[in-house]
Amino acid sequence: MLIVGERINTSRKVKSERVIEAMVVNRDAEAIQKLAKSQQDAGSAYIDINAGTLTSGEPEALEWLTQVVQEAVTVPICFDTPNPQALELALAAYDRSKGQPFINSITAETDRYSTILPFVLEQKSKVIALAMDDTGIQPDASKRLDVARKLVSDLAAAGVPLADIYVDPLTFPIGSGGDVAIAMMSVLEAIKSEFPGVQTIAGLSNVSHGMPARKFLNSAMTVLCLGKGLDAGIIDPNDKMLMALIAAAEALMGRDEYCAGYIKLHRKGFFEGL
Ligand code: THG
Repeated sequence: MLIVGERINTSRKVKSERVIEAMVVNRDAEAIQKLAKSQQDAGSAYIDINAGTLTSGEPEALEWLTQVVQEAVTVPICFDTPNPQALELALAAYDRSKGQPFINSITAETDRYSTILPFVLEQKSKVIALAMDDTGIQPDASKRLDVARKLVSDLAAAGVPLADIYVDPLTFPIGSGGDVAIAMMSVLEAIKSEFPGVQTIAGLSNVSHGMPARKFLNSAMTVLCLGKGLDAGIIDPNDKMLMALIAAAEALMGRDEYCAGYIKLHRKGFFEGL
């Protein structure tokens, strides 16, 4: 699974304090770089950056985050914002030699689709296609699948290679009731069978929002989705139990030839103490 490290997000709370938001507001480069590096060391292929809680100054904050994160790591950045000004400033500051950028995200909302698409084409980026449109986010899985289908065909027609399109079926919190994993799995299964070249991604930690002992829900959700072919996850790569379960699930799904990745983790002592 392609791991997108989620920890540089101003909405994240530690003991009910918005600690990341404070780091960004105070322009604490050292603290942000530590977070970026520890996520790279834990196996992230991308570092997600999100300054969405800032009511003013999000564009400058995302530009600053781009500069400090790329100074600390060799992996590319996933730009997590619906704000075109923020995306523009951050992409302008981005050092392309780090690799193909990831734009998080485009939707089928009329305005957002038309303002974000030019960045995707110009940058030849990967892009997350969120299954929502002008009617909002539909709880019904078959409606979200319809939106995802439209996004895939519109993006493909606009010239985005299928391999760069990551459909995000949207992860609902389990506290909202219903069958969140079953809905997610049915969208994943349909996308993978209808569009074999298209990728899938999910922000798996959303599932446990507002719940106690969140890590068990996050891990179970990740494994269930992996079973339906999920290609990428926006997750906390510093959650060792989650990373161990991903490695185990990938071996069991035949996505780790000769279990080489799993065995290597064992040799490195990764599972000790878990
Ligand atoms: N899809 C896509 N992008 C996303 C998401 C998604 N980006 C953001 C989010 N969802 C994924 N990242 C996180 C980062 C942190 C947390 C959850 C998901 C988290 N947050 C704190 C918490 O819940 O305690 C604080 C949140 C708050 O209180 O506002 O754990 O689904 N494409």
